[in-house]
Amino acid sequence: MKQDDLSSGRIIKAPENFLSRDGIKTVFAEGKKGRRDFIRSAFAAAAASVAAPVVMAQGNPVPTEGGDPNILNLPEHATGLGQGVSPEGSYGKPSKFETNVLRRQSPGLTQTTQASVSFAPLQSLFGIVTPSGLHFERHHQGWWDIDPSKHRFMINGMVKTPKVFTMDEIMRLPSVSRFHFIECGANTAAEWGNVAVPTAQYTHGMLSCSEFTGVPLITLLEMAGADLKNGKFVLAEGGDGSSMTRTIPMSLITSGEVIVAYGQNGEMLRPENGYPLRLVVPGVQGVSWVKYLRRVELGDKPYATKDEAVHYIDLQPDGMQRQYTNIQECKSVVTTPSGGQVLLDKGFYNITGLAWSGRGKVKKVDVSVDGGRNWRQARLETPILSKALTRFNIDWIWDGKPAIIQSRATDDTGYVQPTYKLLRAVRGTRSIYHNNAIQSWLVQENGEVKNVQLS
Ligand SMILES: Nc1nc2c(c(=O)[nH]1)N[C@H]1C(S)=C(S)[C@@H](COP(=O)(O)O)O[C@H]1N2
Ligand SMILES: [Mo]
Repeated sequence: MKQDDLSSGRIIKAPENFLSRDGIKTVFAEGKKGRRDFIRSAFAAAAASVAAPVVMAQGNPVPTEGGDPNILNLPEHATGLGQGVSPEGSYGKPSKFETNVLRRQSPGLTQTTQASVSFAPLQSLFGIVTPSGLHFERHHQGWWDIDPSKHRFMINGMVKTPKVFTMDEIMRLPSVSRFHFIECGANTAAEWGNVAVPTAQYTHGMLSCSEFTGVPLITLLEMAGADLKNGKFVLAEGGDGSSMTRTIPMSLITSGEVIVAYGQNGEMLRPENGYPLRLVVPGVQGVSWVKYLRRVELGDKPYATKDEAVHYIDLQPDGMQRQYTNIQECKSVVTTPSGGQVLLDKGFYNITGLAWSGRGKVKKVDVSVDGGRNWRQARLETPILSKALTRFNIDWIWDGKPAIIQSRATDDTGYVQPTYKLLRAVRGTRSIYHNNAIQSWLVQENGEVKNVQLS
């Protein structure tokens, strides 16, 4: 399993400058500086180190004596002429003050010839949609920007008429648009071995959620005259050099859920995410969401391809391997406060995070601030969609003492996200994939938040 997701991952310590605390403290000490300068230096400091954004406490440095110059002195933007519309033919970008919100490569992953995983900055995102430019990436053999006019999608196997579709032919068919999460089966993998990668980005960032648009695979299969009585499985094949092939059970396809997608968040898929065509397999681990999709074959038994017979299997305590572990079970994570962030003062905080289930909707999320002794039910924000990320929030007043923050999700099948203790009792510690255990963040007295595991 040489270069598989995190499996060969040698975890090293995060860079020393991971917390930009020094920089931020200095900035805060200089209370006379204007707020604008503060923001600028704080963000410069944050951008210079690879810091997660800082959680700002109440009572930040607004001068109390002499009035706030940011109110008293009219800023340029209130008096001058702003910029005209963006240049003709431009594509918008985030504010220059947001340049620390980026995909990151793990400090602990051994890279082969080229990086093969990038993580989404969950700790910096709001709501449930991952901006396309921050969607996580997992490439087994690099990514391509494929010319859509030359891309072909083929259907063969147990069908009356094997078919070849061009992109134009697919895009004139009736389409659907749906929000779904995609999570790599190896998300949170390092934690199996109790290796504390520092931030939510690295623990849970092989996770993203988008609105996908495309044609239900069942429509295309029917156009090819698929034998729906005897056809039980579909083989999906990607067009990159990794020969990515996965078996998808027909039950997921006949329900209309599996989409041959070209759209992501209102525009065409990004090249990194499979442009011009990818399979969307809601609730199923990322590897089955075949990118650069070029062929599906209908068959009557699983195909036992390399990426399901040898890779993406779960080593059990008794030495047996679990295969075809398709569904991503119910899971959640608090994204603020989370590892690498710093609480600057005691007082009120909004604890926020994400919950999801590969089996349906999230029913509830409980949050603990004392390592799982007591739980309170968080607010689920709308929309609450099936097999999509769900945002939760809950109020918290930090008393300045050490606190262990956890979230525990329950889905609408009644399944409850397990503790590490429960999960390890069944699955041992040698697994790589499908770690959906409850995550713990330790808030230390000095405000620094750390990744910890409770035994
Ligand atoms: N053709 C192809 N499809 C692929 C892969 C790949 O390397 N090639 N990687 C798979 C894996 S392991 C994951 S987790 C997801 C990642 O999708 P993303 O890069 O859009 O986040 O794509 C899957 N589909
Ligand atoms: Mo993956």
